[in-house]
Parts: sequence; C-alpha cells; structure tokens
Amino acid sequence: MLSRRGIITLGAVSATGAAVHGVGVVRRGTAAAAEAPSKPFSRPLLVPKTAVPVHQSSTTDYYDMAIREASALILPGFRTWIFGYDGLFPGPTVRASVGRRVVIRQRNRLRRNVVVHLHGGLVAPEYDGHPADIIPPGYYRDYVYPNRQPSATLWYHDHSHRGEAEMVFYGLAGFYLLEDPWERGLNLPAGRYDIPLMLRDAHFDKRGQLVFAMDDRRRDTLLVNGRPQPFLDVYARRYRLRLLNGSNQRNFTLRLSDGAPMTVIASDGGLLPAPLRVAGVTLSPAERVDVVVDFGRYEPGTRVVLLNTAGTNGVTRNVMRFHVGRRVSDSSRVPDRLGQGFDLGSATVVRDVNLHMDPRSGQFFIDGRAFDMKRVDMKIRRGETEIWRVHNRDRLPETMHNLHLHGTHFQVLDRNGGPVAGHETGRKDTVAVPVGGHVRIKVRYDRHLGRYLYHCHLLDHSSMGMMAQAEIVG
Ligand SMILES: [Cu+2]
Repeated sequence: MLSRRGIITLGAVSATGAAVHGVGVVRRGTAAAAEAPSKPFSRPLLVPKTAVPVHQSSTTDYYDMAIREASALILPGFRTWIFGYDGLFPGPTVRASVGRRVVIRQRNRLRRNVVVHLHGGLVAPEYDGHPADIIPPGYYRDYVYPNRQPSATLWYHDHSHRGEAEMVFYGLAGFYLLEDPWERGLNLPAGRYDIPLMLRDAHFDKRGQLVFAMDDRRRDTLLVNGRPQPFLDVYARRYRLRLLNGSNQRNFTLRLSDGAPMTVIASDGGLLPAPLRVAGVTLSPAERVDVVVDFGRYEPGTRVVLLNTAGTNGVTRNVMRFHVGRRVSDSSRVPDRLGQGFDLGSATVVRDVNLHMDPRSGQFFIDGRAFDMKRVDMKIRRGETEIWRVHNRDRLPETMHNLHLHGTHFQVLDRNGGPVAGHETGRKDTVAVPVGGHVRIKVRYDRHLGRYLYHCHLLDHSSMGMMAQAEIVG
C-alpha cells in the first residue's frame, strides 16, 4: 500500500489548496451523489474549441492565452471551479503546422506560479517549461515552438514545481495538434471526422467540486474532453480518434464493446510506418495513440461503447458511447504506408535509471534522489545514441510508473525482455514501466544543448520527487 500517512498529508495540503477555488454554485440537486454524477452516455461529447491566432506572419502564428480560474459545466446541475487555459476545461486546441512556428503568450491570472510544457514538442530548453522558468502571478511568458518534427498529437499542460499534479488535475491541459500538409495526401479521416479525446479520471465532492488528493482510488469519475461518460453521434463511416490519457495515475486499456478492431496509425511522436489492427490498446498517463475506427461496419442505430477494460466497475469501465447514424460517402482510407521508420542506430552508452518510492515517507525517487532543479543528474553528449534500462524497483500493485523524456523522442526496445505492444514501436516520449519490471529504450538527443527533464508521468509521483534532469552537452 502507498503510505497512508503520505496520502493524508498531501490530502491536507490539497484541501488548503482547493479552498482557493471557493464555494461552487450549486444550482440544483444538492443531495446528488457526487460519485455517480450523471447517467452514463446521457450527454454529448464536447470537442474542445480551437484556439485562434491573434496574429499571423509569413512564418509564425501568434496566440495569446490567459491561465485563469473559471467555472465549467462538467456535472449536470453543478458549476465546477477549475483552472483553465483561457478558462476552458480542457484548454483550447492549438492546431499547428509542421515547419510553421507557433508563439504562445501565456498570461498568468492565477494567484500562484505556473509553468507551461508542450508535451512531445521538440523545443529549446528555455521554452520547454522547466520548473525554474516560472510565470509569476500577473506576468506572462512567450513560448516559442518551432514545429520541426513529424506531425503528431501533442498536448500542453502545467509543469510548475511540485504543483503539476494538482494543476493538471484542476484543468491545466489542452491539445496541440501538429499537422503536416503532406499528411493530407494520405487521405486519412480529417476535419470533423478527426476528433481529439482527452481521457482522464477525477474526483468530485457532493457539491460537484473537484477535489485533489493523491489517492487515485477515489478518482472514479471518467471524463472525456471534460464531460463524464459522454456519447458521440457518428456517421457510419471512418473516424480518426486521437486518444490521450490525461490522468494523473490511471491506466486505460481501451477497446470497443463488440470487440471490433481499431486501426492504430500513430503513437506519441507521430505516424507509425504502417497501420496496426488491434483489439485494444493500453495507455499509461500522457501516452497517445491515434486510431481509425470504421463505423461503416455497423448498421445505423448501433451503439458501441469505448470500454476501459482496466476499470474495475461500471463507472470506470465505460468511457464513452458512439451512436452510429446514417451512412454517408467516405473517401478516406488508411494506406498501407504511413510515416517514416524510426531507428536511432547503434548505441555507445548504456545506463540504468531506477524508479522507486519510499512507502514510509511517501517520497518518490529517481536513482535514489528526489528532484532538485539545481542538480544535473546526468550528462549526455548530443547526437550519441544510448540505451537506458529503466527499472521500476517497486513491487506493490499501486506503484506502476512510467518514464517521460523532454526534448527528444525515443525508441522502445523491450519490456521485461519481451516484445512491446505494436504502437510502442513508433516514436515515443512516454513509456510504461511495470511494477517490479523494466523497459529498455534507445535515446538520442539531437537538437539543443541544455537541460531537459525526465520523470515519471504519474503526476502525483513527479510532483513528489520522481523527476530528474539531463544536461545535453556538445
Ligand atoms: Cu511513478
């Protein structure tokens, strides 16, 4: 078991933090059981609004966002206080193009420091959202994203020092879809048939307010794009679904309720070389896959549930439901060849990275040390390929970890000596490290010199110290 003491201590801190959110406005149903907030599949999915540039030059799209408190309509009958980019839960979707620069001015209108990280983005260290690079209340910071990397489903989220778990939990996360004009030629489902789905869990109190506590077993309300267990009306045709696990700790194992295959076309860092038909896919926190689902195989009127088979009850097993409507013409396809292969070549250095937590103190460590932003934990030569053996030294079932690298993409070689899931063979930035097990990854930093974080993306763990930094040297 995780240390009860650790949990309770953090819970107490959070209760204080949560007080910042004030008292939610309860419009009706004060006696409603917050744990079963609404009838499943009773409300439509919302697609996050697309951010609109405030200015466009020949090379660059400029955005201006305010990070602020707001209320969101998440549970029926309640207004829930959240932290949101532009006050939205999730934040607005940034649509970027490969080769075209994006600059986002992030204005901090909260009463605490924030930091913004573009997850999966290959950006210079000064724009990467290092926890030392804060935006104090009342200030802004311009983040420059060059978008010189393959098209991919990325996301941006808070990375404030020891605060990312709480800040992301309260809503500081949004999609950043990097698109490539070249990709349009593949004729994958696009436009209104290309839908980002941010999956996460949450815990609400009886007044419909988000309550942050580290004990994930209480986070048993599943949200998709900020709504509990929504439904989506689809036509009987192909759709591209961009699946992101935005939870702090929960794994999702996703499959369709009738067992029909899904076609995986992309992982964290972009398109796979070839599509993969799978019955299901497991995502640890922060991982993404893009899948194509052919609803054209169903009779109009069919209802198909996106199931989380890792869930233990009806509340955590039912993610959302698709309501299949009429047949429409569909010229999209999934070609046999998609993106570039990804191979980092032969390695010159082998390292071990050890993840573990101390059940007595509730502290989390990498290689025996909790995060210290003044300390460089490893030096890596730019352009050199390394193999990292990443070990999860914990053995209790609650202590799953994963590893996320800033500043590069990596190749996953094996897990516990055996093969990994098909989608994990593409460009990755986050990989699951099973309890008591290990993964081997091939790593190369090709871009900038400077410091990049690596950490467990179970954000409760990274916030409690399971984070370190590498310095890339010439
Ligand atoms: Cu962890």
